[in-house]
Amino acid sequence: MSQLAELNKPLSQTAKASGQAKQQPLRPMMGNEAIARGAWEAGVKVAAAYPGTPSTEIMENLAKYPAADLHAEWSTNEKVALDVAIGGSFAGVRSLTSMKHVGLNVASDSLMSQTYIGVNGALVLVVCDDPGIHSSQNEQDTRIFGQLAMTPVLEPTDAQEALDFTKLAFDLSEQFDTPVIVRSTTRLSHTRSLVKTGERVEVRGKGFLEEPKKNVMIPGHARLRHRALMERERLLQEYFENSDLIRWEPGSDEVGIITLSTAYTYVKEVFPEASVLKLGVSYPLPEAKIREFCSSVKRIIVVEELEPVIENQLKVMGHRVEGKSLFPREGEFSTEVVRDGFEAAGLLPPTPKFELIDIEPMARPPLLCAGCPHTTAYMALRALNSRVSGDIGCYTLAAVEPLKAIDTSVAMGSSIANATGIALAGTETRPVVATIGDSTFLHAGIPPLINAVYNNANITVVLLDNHITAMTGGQDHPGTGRNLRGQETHKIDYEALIKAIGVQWIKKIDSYNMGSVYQSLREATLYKGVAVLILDRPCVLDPVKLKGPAFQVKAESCTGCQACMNLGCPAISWSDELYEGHHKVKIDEAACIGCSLCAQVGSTNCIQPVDAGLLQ
Ligand SMILES: Cc1ncc(C[n+]2csc(CCOP(=O)(O)OP(=O)(O)O)c2C)c(N)n1
Repeated sequence: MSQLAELNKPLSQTAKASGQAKQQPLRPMMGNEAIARGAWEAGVKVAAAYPGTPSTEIMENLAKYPAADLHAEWSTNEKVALDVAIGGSFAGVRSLTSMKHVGLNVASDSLMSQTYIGVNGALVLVVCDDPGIHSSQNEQDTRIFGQLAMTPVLEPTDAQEALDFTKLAFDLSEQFDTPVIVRSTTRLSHTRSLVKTGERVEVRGKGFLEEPKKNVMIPGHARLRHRALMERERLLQEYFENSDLIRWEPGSDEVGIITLSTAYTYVKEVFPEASVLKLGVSYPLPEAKIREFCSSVKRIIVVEELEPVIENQLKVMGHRVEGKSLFPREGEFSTEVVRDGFEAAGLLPPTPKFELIDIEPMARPPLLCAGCPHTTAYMALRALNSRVSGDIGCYTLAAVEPLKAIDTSVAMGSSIANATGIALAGTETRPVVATIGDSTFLHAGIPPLINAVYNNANITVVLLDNHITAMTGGQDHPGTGRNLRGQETHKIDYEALIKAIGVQWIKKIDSYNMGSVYQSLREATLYKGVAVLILDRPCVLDPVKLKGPAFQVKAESCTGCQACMNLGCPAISWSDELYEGHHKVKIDEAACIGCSLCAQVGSTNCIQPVDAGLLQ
């Protein structure tokens, strides 16, 4: 039995609780699925998250386990999710929250205090970084947060480790009285590999721990806890010295590679003969083990994605190491990137570089879906020559051609306060508008709306209500009236909420009525004060959508004016065939969902419904 499995056993009483664990067959699992499985096996009771790529599937998979085993929820944002998990920990049960890297920015205020408090029931945060920025607004490295919060950071490499490390994180959390971060990356979260699963351990809830000096962070208590934190760091460090999380794979003494996470697999592929110290933890580091490893090799190279977190710690320890002089500090690693680094270090012969064929594929801009209800707002805002603070969601795509109607986009919930600042600065001559999706509004849009009213800003807020969190795959939220398990629950009444905030100008209309969207926005932007226009229409990918009759172009009436093309609808393109010597517009009937927007914006009656009636 591995040391890791051994370590898990006495703490979670695996054998005692489940008898002799049944041997499960190996199963291919995505990293996120394995993390969920590890949490379930560890006996998690409270799990809360806000969706965000690449972390979303963790909570979606946890919700597949019986409700009798655990409470799993979509929370309104990551701070709320962490606070719910903290509540579970206070109540003495094993708790988890998961989020994407930027989610930890939102949750960090609670983490920075909770790390002082520690835990009663285990508290595990799974944070998924996005090197290469596949689907995020930045590329930050969560390991630095771990150091700041003095919270241990475990770093699995594959799905099996994702399961094992997550399970272990619950034990370590309780053993060392600390929240524990399990850090994943897109590559791990979304890659499948074979996993051996185990049984669930039912861990009995401990009940609330009456210990105000630990649970209530006032200055007098916090000073004592800060001291305890440093002692905890020392104990964790001692523990990691002899943990299976640190694996020494002996090889040539010419060079020793210190690596972790998915970078480990690239190192093994391109440089199998090297001595490797694989770290399953990036904070706190087992300094003695590292010292021993470093003294066994002539040259030390750290291979880590993103920031030089390990490299800098090694330098502080006084080691002569190379790292970011060979490998990039931004972007995602691959075998090629890692091989290039070793070639630059003179450790691998240069590989023949192939001449790249100079054929650029045609640029295809990212587009909103055919019939996306967000389209009309941006068509109208452009026509009104507005200064638009955008937010984060599918609608951020309106920043690029052809809609090109968003001027700023910072972070979730920023649009309204950004617009407030722009308006209050007094330099803007155009109407100042914030656009924000329904999920984002509930996540972080309400305090800035209260602020805008409170400070008397002259702005228009467009609430793009498509009844779903579309960007991350269509999750429910408090505005949909359904929870994570699909059960009916209270549905937010946006108009009542916004009225209670003190907004005097509120209007709700159908996003698909182009004329009404334009007229209403014009009215809203002329209003002095905060005006909120709710644009209401379900996302076209919403499972309950109605697909109307598709539209078609009558070639004989098409003047080639391109008004319909300004929608950026992917169902609309130029026809290949010539009609009376000219290319005309055509509509892909299979992609068209019958929203009628192209017919509404057309300058002639050239676009009409297909006579066949309802599609499919
Ligand atoms: C702090 C943070 N958490 C999560 C995300 C991931 N994310 C990006 S947009 C978005 C919500 C989008 O939903 P909504 O505002 O309703 O717009 P839609 O995509 O439906 O148009 C989420 C969860 C993020 N970028 N930042």
